[in-house]
Amino acid sequence: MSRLIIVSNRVSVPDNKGAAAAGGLAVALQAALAERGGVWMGWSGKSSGDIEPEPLVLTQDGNITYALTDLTQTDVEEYYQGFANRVLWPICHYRLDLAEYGRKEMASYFRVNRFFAHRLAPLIEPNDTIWVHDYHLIPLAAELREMGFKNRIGFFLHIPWPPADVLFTMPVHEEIMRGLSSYDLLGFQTKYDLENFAGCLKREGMGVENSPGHFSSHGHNFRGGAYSIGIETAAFAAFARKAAAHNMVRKARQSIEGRDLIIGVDRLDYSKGITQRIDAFERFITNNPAHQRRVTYLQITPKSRSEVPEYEAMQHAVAEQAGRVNGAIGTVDWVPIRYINRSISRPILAGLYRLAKVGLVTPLRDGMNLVAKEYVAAQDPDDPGVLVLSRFAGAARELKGALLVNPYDVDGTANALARSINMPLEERRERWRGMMDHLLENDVSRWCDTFLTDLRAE
Ligand code: GDG
Repeated sequence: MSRLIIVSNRVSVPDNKGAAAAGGLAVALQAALAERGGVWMGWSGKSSGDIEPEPLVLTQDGNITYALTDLTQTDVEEYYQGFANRVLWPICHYRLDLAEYGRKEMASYFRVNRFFAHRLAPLIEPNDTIWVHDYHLIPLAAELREMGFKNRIGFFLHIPWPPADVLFTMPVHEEIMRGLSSYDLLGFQTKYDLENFAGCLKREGMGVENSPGHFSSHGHNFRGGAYSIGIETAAFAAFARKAAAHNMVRKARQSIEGRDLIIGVDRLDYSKGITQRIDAFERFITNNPAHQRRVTYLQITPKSRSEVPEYEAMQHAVAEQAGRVNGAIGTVDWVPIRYINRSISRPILAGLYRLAKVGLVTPLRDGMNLVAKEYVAAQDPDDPGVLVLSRFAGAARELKGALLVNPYDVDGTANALARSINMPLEERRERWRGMMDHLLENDVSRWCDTFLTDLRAE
């Protein structure tokens, strides 16, 4: 079996906290690397200021080499915070209004990809399979091809891919499409994303789809497919079972005092629909006064990308909104929304999901949304909760037992909340069983193996 090289913007170097601390994706990629031997390369997350970064820092762990590089401060600001997070992220999430396109940022994006390619090159052996992850690194394969590398190179996009009319608002869309066309296999989260990609290619005659999933563009033949990412379902279910005994989870149970718990868990990001969700919760209570004082909505929202202005503004907006709603509908003995603005440990998170009668997952647009899958995996099979899920999350294509909502429709989401809180046990069990069976079968290891098998196939 050939070695595997994984390249992603950030790298999960294992620490002594082990798998319990790592997310399912990191665990699966580490397992794939351990099986085949190889390298995981990416940014250290650190800035070298205004001097050229030191050579790669290599850490050996068994047969896996972790290779990290710093970036200059200018590149952190222009490549990462700038082009990746203020152009590609909003455009791929259909937020043209938030895309801040600038030439400096665009130049830095391509420059950093070239820099990554040059740093990676000495580590590549002729038979290595290379797997590049996510929107930060789209041009990497084109850079490696230019340097003469003939290895099989695959790409997986964790976020949605937009339709042509949205993508083409970005002045460098053609370079981005050329970048994608340099891979051997492109993986998207859902077939809708793949269809959007095919549409972008065809719209201005940049390429053709010769047969379903087989493309020619920019002088290269390649394949594309939908590979819906999963979680470590069985391991996560086991965490959740054990977590009931955890002190913090016991305290949480006591503090809700027999009320029904609704849980939301999201990085603080405008794609996640948090403000619309708080509105829907408020509407649910005002439309259903019988539930007043009988439910608690726990929203866990660790800060993310705080250096980007839109995210900083959102931190204030959500905190203010939660405070306003608590002020408007709370009573002296009831705080309707508990809003936590920091990260909590993974095992405790699993325990909280299990305590919750409703998992409220309502992104405005999301590649997949692993929280939805984790919520399902964490449930007690005898008394499972209900997943209320946005139709605009990739996970909606798979989780047929969820109550699907349109997150822009506040009344619709409020009604789904009422329906889920009142759902009979029999129906809850039936909906949950189908989703859990699907998640057990389609876990993250299977996703990883399927993608790599397809990448290696000629
Ligand atoms: C991108 C795409 C795609 C959240 N809060 C805490 C915490 N989390 C963990 C969750 C989950 C992960 O973060 C979030 O994953 P999502 O999939 O929901 O969203 P993104 O971060 O936007 O991920 C997305 C994903 O990539 C994978 O391809 O599904 O569409 O946007 O695992 O549990 N974990 C801990 N404490 C928290 O407070 N420990």
